[in-house]
Amino acid sequence: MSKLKIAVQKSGRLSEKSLQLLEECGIKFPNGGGKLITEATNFPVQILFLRDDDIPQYVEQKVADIGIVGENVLIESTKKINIVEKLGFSSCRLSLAVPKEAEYQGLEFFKNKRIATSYPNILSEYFQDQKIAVSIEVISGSVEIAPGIGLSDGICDIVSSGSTLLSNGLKEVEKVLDSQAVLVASEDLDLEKQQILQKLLFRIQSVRKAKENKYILLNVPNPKLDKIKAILPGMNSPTILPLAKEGWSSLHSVISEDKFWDVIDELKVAGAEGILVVPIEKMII
Ligand code: PRT
Ligand code: ZN
Repeated sequence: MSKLKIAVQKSGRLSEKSLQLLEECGIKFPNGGGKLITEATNFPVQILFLRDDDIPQYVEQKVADIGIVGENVLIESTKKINIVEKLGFSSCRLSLAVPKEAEYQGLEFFKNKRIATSYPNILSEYFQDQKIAVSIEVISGSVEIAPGIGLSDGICDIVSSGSTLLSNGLKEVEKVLDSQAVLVASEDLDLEKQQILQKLLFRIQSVRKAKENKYILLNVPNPKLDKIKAILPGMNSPTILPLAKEGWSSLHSVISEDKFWDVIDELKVAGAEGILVVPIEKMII
């Protein structure tokens, strides 16, 4: 039986969360221990540990069948592979930044200026679309120091909290791209590998849905049941069980993490008591 080869980052910002996702999908594998390849013991996959920049190429060349990589790296690589699922972790943005004392009034600021970046493909396309001529200085690391040492007038780099820009005397002025970790796949997987991928995808989606939702239990006086049911945007109709306490029921439902705090306030006002909110491990719908 063939095995699906998954490329993950060997060490860096994506590594831990990529492996954690596979573990949450119930896939067990021996601790990498510096190895370049390992095999799951209970699911037909092999895991290849690579530098993130190499993952799109390896997947395009079918050395790996699928991979986990940042959208920023994928788009910059211009490789012909498909995004099969956005994974919702390692979110960041690719942004333009300039020295904080610069008078920035719009993109025209960059006209004929030098911009240091490790993302020349994304950046040149961005400015071509804007019809603004710029000079792109390609550097592979520590981009944020380029303006300070006179190498460029601005930079285009990954921003997450913004503290790196701040501590280098820069300010973020435009967002070029939003990014997060994505699952990518080679364009033509054979049938057997497609089936393994579908199984994996189903597990990933169940894990992610569970994380986005909470299970909620609350005690409600019976006359207020209808009002409270209306507040709960559950998966389908909530479960209602009688409590030993006369005239009261226990109501169980699922709510999304986003709506959580708003709904809790509304429920309290409507008369719910003893509210319990618990995490869901897997959610199959
Ligand atoms: O060795 P390898 O080539 O595999 O790894 P790498 O060093 O090239 O990449 P790595 O591990 O740093 O990042 C992997 C991926 O994580 C990136 O491609 C992004 O998709 C994602 N990611 C998420 C980030 C960040 N957040 C991030 N903050 N990648 C880099 N940064 C850097 C950024 O370059 C800048 O230096 O962090 C700094 C900015 O962070 P803040 O929080 O100060 O704004
Ligand atoms: Zn890299």
